[in-house]
Amino acid sequence: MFNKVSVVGLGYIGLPTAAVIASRGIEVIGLDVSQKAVDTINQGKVHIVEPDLDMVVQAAVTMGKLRASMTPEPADAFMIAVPTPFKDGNQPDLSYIEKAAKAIAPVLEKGNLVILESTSPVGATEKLAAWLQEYRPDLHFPGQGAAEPNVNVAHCPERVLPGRVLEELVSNDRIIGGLTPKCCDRAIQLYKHFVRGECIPTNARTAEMAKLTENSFRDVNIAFANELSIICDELKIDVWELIALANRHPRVNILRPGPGVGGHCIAVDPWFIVDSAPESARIIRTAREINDHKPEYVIGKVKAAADQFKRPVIACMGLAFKADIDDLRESPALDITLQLANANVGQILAVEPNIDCLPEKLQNKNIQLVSLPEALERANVLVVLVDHKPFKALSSNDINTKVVVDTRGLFSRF
Ligand code: SAJ
Repeated sequence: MFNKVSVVGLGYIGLPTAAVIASRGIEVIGLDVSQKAVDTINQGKVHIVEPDLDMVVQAAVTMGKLRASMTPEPADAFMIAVPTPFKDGNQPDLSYIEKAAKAIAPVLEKGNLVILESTSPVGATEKLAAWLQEYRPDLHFPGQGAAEPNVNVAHCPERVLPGRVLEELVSNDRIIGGLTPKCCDRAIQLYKHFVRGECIPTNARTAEMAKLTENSFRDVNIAFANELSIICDELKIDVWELIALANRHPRVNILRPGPGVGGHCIAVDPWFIVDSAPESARIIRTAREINDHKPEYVIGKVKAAADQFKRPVIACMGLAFKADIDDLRESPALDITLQLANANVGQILAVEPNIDCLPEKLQNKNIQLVSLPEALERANVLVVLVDHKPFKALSSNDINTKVVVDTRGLFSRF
């Protein structure tokens, strides 16, 4: 029975997870280190942008099922959803997981279940069990000594797509990687409360690698598309037409080229595999390098376009890391805009319909945040960096007097 669940980390994954579990009638206590996040949630509001999340959080708080706090308290299960960024040299930084372990250890009890949801390098769940054992020598954790474990530990990686989190949280299949088969059984019991997809048991190491594999698969496929886009420029072929044609083959499914790969997942996770197996992870490393190089290539194209004008006015269309969100983390669009400004290529206009003011990084540069109509009025060079809905709605009449660098194929017929 799970009467009370504690969710550690109330960010893009933790908060929706906490709210959905609470909506199933289970008491949820959400833990976070940010007083502001805790206060916002306790008022029934949200501090992140995700469709419908505000409604679900408000309902759960109003029903008294969801509460946020900075102080850990006992619960039946603990779900850790904290960031796992990388440090210099592309090595995974597990310090947030270690801090979470330290925070919950004093309130753990026999029979508890501890789940790691954060995307993690292979071996992280074993490390989590070892940290917990260190902080609570009176309890028995799996893989730590000969005694029968009395706390269960599992890795159940999150797999939701930003922008569709609430839907995918419930409908996606879940990989349940227990440190022992009993850990798997307990974790499946918990997830069955709110997951409609299948809960598939495996061991923790395989679960860790499965999550990294999913994101690396996408990264490699996008790198293939990005490489094709550069080859096609050289050979004077429309890459969008090329990919559309190749994808007509029943066993070919090439993703779309872009200005580079952004976000905190696909641009980060493949490095965890490279770090674990540096000699063997060759295609995964190369894909990362190709995708990371793409912004530089785009900047070269924009400079060439700007050279055609005495007074170049460049509209960078989109700053987010992908369409129709406000998330600017690891965004190649933002990086390209910043580098164009730093290189004094011309007057830079940024068009980002999903934000109200420029991020700090872009302030005090030669960059103005403007509306789409103003950009179309003033710019002589358009750089399409994100395929936001309002940009997709433009017609060829809107752009035919401009020089266009289109990284998303918005104005391609294919
Ligand atoms: N991108 C392209 N071309 C494409 C598809 C995407 O250039 O054809 C770019 C996007 O513009 C963006 C980046 O890739 O900059 C990543 O976007 P995304 O939509 O592919 O993925 P994320 O980072 O929003 O979410 C991914 C998802 N993983 C997979 O689809 C395998 C999601 O399910 C994971 O839960 C999430 O990472 C995560 O948290 O790990």
